[in-house]
Amino acid sequence: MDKALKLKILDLMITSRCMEERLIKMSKSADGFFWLGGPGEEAFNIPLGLLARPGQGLDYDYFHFHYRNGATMLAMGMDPKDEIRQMNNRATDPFSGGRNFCNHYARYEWNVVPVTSTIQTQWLVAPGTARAQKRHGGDGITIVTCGDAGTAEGDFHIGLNWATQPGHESPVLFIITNNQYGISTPYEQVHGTRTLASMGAGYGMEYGEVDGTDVEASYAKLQEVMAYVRKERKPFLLEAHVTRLYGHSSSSGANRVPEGSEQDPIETWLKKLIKQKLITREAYEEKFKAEVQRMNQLLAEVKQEPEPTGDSIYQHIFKEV
Ligand SMILES: Cc1ncc(C[n+]2csc(CCOP(=O)(O)OP(=O)(O)O)c2C)c(N)n1
Repeated sequence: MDKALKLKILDLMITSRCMEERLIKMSKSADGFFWLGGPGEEAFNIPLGLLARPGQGLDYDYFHFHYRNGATMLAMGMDPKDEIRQMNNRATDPFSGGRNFCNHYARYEWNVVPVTSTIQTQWLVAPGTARAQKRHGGDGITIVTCGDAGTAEGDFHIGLNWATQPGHESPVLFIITNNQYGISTPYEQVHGTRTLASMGAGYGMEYGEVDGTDVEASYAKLQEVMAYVRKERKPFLLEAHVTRLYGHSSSSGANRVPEGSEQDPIETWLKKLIKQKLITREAYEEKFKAEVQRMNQLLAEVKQEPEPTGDSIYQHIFKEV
């Protein structure tokens, strides 16, 4: 990774964290109803967004995200103002017209399929876009994400089965971001297997793990497995080990976990870049402060925008033809 890329990733991490912390504050100050998002997953989710190929149609990648992929969306080019619009339920929210929870992205021009609030259903849909991509030709792939607890759902297995049927193996990159918890249930109480990735063996597919708190490891692993899925037109199951810095959601308080109890990937990356003399802590803190102010400004602007009206209630449910 060259210097420019390393610093670009740090900048995206700062934007992502400041955006999420703005959304959390909104959930506590009645500027939004409910928060859940991805602080702790930035070191993995940003490389994912940078390496993906968003665009419209079968020549590009398809994305079936869960609700912790805000950093991925930012790396793909999302304006953080749009996420604030969704949190603030404004008609200008491009994902749902102000009707859905935050971090429930949907973007037709980028093949970002609407995020569902029911967990794991995205794994059923993903093999469908991958099959269409395989029939179409080219090297577009389908990327689908979920958490560790979601793998206890039947939909997890149905998705893996569809993507590995003999003669119909499909180009899906299945990603589990394992933060060690469901809402409150710890991993050890739910799963008998040490690694979730190894479940890929039962479906005859390639699989692997990565430290999702390590930017360079994540970037390299994603490069490798994306190249495999693009070329071989077969699925891959990747488990990324990540952290959860604000608990499950605003329903569980959305408070920062005690200092040092979980690794903060931004701090880890910053220390590395300071050691390489690419940035100073003072410069980082300046950038962070400026980004906090930018988010506050974005919210002030968003609050002037119109709210959805009753007659838009049925919009964005079915595609108009
Ligand atoms: C089908 C379904 N069952 C239960 C829920 C309630 N629920 C929301 S998030 C969640 C935990 C998901 O944990 P995990 O898959 O590990 O993802 P994480 O939130 O930790 O990233 C549950 C059980 C739901 N939304 N949908």
